[in-house]
Amino acid sequence: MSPVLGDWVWSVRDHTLRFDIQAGPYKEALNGRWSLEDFGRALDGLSLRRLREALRDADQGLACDLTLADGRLVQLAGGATPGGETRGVVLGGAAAEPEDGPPRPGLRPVYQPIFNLGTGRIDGFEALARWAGEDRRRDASGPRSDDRALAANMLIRACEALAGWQAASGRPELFVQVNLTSQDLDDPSLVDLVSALIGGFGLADGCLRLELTEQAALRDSRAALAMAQALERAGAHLVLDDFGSGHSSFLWLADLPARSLKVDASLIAQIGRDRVRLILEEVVRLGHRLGLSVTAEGVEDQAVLPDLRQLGFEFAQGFGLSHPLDADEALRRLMVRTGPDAGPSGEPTDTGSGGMSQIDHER
Ligand code: G
Ligand code: MN
Repeated sequence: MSPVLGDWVWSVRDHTLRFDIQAGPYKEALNGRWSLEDFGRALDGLSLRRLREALRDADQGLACDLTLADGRLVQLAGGATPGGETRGVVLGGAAAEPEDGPPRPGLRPVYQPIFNLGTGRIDGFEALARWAGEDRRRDASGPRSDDRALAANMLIRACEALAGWQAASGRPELFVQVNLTSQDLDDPSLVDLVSALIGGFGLADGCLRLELTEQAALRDSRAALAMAQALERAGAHLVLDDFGSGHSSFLWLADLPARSLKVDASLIAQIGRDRVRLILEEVVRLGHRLGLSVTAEGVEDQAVLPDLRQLGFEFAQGFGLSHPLDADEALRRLMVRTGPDAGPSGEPTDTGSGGMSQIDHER
């Protein structure tokens, strides 16, 4: 992952950009207070235009790649805060490009809605990495493990999208969940990035959620736990992913300071079996006793929604409710009116959707 180099602040009043880089080769090149005209001379021509546009729309969040005049890459991430500041974090160039290997099509994150089973509304999204040219309905997973910058890029893009959805929908409590691997947890600069993104985008505590499986702790569980705790302190909430299959143990459940539990799709798919149903009932009860909310993953059939509600699941996610959407589609889905006064654009609540008002009916 690209390191966090330092912070930037844009003063709307006097139109100056101030960089505070702690150390390293970028300190010389960036530090200080700049007018945009002066800073433009330190950049290639197109970068200045991109930066101007990004600053103008900073209340939607900002993630802007800049090429310095000497060819080095940096990325600004952040956005306008509710306090009236526009600020964020400076990332080293690796976030913009993979470190080695052949050029690859661009990252195009998609967002799968997470439905509140009580209200039928979308309360959040899981961010999933896709690459340009990939069919969103074909579930190809990208070159996850060999891309060190992926987590940083996904975090930046997801926070940017979330800040936009929150502002446009007037729902500051919406959340986004980003998957992290054990390699991601190896990199201590992740905590600075998470903290800068939460501050830069003005996200409330727990709006950024990080999904971990026990795989994240396989190599060094003490280090992984220390990182997880630091991420919690930075304002992110932790979600225990894929619980009930593969890498998931009660020890990890005991140790991880998670707020939420995602029950693996393979168990949800077998909810019709008595033994599985009993296990699900007890897993939900256990989650609740540990203070966690519980999400059913991989819900492919809306017919199971009443069962999930009866078992006490708070949230559900899966192709049967909605496929992953790009950020604009996600916003449109959020804006579907809900509740008893829903107009023609609102989904009726009694047509097999099990009362899910923002559900995907176009399968
Ligand atoms: O491990 P994790 O839970 O993060 O996996 C998420 C993956 O599951 C994504 O690739 C997503 O596309 C896929 N997914 C989401 N919903 C469903 C579903 O209903 N069925 C199946 N088979 N896969 C799903
Ligand atoms: Mn996940």
